[in-house]
Amino acid sequence: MTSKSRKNITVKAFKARIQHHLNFHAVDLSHSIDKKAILMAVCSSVNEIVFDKLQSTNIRRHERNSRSINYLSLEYLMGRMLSNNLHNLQLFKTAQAATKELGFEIEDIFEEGHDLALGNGGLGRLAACYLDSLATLDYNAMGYGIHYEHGLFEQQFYNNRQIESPDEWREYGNPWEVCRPEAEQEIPLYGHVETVAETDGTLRKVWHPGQIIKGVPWDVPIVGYNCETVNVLRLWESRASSHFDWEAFNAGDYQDANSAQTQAETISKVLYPNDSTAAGKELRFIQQYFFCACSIKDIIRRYLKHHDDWSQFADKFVIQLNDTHPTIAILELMRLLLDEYRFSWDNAWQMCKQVFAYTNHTLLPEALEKWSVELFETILPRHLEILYRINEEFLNGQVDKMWPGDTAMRRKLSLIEEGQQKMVRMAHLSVITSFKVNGVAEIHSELVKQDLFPEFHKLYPNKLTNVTNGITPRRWLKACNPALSDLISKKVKGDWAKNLSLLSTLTDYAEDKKFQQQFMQVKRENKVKLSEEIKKLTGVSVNPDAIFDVQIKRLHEYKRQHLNLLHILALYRRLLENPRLDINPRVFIFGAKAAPGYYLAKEIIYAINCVAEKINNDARINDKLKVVFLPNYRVSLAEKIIPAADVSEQISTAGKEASGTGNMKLALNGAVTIGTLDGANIEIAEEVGDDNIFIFGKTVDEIKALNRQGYDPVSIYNSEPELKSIIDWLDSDYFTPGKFGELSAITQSLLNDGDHYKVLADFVSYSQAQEALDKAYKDQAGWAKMAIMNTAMMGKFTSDRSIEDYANNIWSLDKNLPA
Ligand code: 26W
Repeated sequence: MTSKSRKNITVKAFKARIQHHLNFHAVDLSHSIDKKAILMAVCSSVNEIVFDKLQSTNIRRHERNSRSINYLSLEYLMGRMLSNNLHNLQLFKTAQAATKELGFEIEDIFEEGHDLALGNGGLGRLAACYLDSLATLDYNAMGYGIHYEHGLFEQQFYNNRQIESPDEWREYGNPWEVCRPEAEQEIPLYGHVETVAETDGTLRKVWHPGQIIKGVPWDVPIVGYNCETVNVLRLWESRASSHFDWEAFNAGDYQDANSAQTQAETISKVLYPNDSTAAGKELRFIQQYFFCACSIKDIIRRYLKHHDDWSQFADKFVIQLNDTHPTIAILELMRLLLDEYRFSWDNAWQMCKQVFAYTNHTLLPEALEKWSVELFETILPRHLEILYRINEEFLNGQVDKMWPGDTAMRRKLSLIEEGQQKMVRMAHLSVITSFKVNGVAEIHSELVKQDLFPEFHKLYPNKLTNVTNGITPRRWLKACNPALSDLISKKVKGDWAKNLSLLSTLTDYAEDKKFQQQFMQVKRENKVKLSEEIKKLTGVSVNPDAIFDVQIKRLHEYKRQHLNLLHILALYRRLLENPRLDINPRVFIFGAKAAPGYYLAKEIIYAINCVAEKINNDARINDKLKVVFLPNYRVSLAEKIIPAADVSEQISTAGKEASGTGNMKLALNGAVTIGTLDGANIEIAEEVGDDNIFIFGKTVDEIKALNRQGYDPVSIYNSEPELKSIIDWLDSDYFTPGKFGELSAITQSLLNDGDHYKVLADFVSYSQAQEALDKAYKDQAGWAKMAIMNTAMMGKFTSDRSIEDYANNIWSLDKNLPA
């Protein structure tokens, strides 16, 4: 089918397709059709077009033989696919009308879809936005990841506490994937290495693995927006290589017969739910190797299909490592080049140095991955040998040249950390191999250079660089906020979803009374919708005319949800002291999952829920304050919250949030940020201007100074009466009647454990910024102007710009627009 006929597909034709597919998805069409069946039928109808486009993209790619970018990531937080695919195919209105004729609202059908939650948070969602942009910009790109059987856990609250249950995203099958058995891979593990003498006297290493795992690829098509491209996200599932041990089975040993299979399938069973601490678990290490080995072998297979020698490999493939999680791919490529393809050491190493680039997403020391040498020795003995040689050449070469005889420096930069247990520093391996290393926002990249890797920056002055993160405006405005999108399209000429800088036209209307009114009317309608959702999810009624103040992100001490909580307590206390206090009614909305093993994060959730319960049921404060913690925060819930937000809470300790991307999504939808000078907040402030954002708190340098001087949170507690009374209040049984000290883990972390994230140091400044914000909201025209300016000035933060930065400054991709 040509693109022309595709664009012209009529409602009637689309409806006929849905009806055709319903034959497969519904048992009895003469009875009322279940929503799951219609969802599957619509997906199948869309897939006819998607897979057709995928074929032609592949043909085009083959003919052009263009350089490809291969994105290696342990996480992809895709969310739901149907709405986005319809928008990107320009089929939304057609599908809406067709399903309407069949008796369904398209939004209700979307609700039946399950999120693809194969990621934790920022890093995984960024990967998903980048896939969208790569396809939209028609880059030859392939995403590689793991086909987890269970994605990020589902969260419920029971007695105000988080409980987790497994995510069952494929319970009824996933329409957005297709198995590709022809590209299956075999992955070795364990065993030992033998040194073999060749006939010519040279020595060769042979790895005799103890186990072989099968990697089965599942392809998820990635549809570009308003273009011809469909790329692929390839996800690997682990299986036992010989499916069943019939010998054991026949001998009556059912358990043994099954155990190899069970063990192999465990590898891709579940996503690790930590997004900030490297736990050092053996299974996680095997997951990383399994998916890297499958992906590297697949890349080589794709290359050798079209080339007789290796001369063009580095011209045709670039591999981006999404954080250090896929670092082992470097050693796997080295191993294959050396042992399978018989490269010399120097040639193999040269090749590796040309193809890998690495993105750093965090400075948190506990998140920097290290794996024990012991684990390497057991699971990947050959890779360890290779690693040792890389280290030796690095230390005796570059390090010794720059710092001759400096043993302290050797120890510091070595790939191996000495100590009780020797550890392999994955970040060091990534940095020395990669031709570029980037941070994800200006300030973060500076801190990577100055604080995290200063010596590497000295060794390789041109290696460390910045690419500020971005978000796809297709999902995060066009699809999730149709009312605002329609309003924007009335004022902005051209396809703003493809060229987001066009939104700056809206600055012309920022003071236009009529436009302000329309803009705020859209916001109000979105707030009404979210209020209904809040009622459904929590039973709490909220007032759509209140300020909707939103903090949605993973729960972590550095993100400081508890700073927000302290301010809520301050407001509550002020209201109890003076019920007629002149403040705007406010609804504080939280969404956050805590890593199941992160004790304090779970205590913060519990505390917020307990405080919410008390406040929401306190008639004395006249509904001026409401607090809701929406359960099971995920992409599809974010899509409902973000269009309704007035205020965006971006309140991390300066220097801790690498970039943030929720900050961009909220501002794009007209929320005004209250935030610290951290991550991309700084660049958002530069774009929207100081008048259109509320900045507070200590800067990175001031936080560093505090640490140098010796930070003393107790003296702040003692000198700020309001803060003191709030903390004491939290420590009483006011929010947990009869249970004294129930919430004291938090107050203890702030007072006795040193308040690592400087909550108390920033409290007064935060509270003042909140007062200024409250005052600003009273001027409705002034607020509307601020909100419009935020939407108007988000052009920089489209992921299309980020991808062009990568393409031009790191990947050197050629632009291949369709003929
Ligand atoms: C090994 C455990 C682990 C797992 C995930 C450690 C660290 C991670 C990620 C790197 C954490 C993460 O998601 N980082 C976030 O990346 C986003 C995309 O660049 C940034 O916007 C966030 O600021 C950063 O916290």
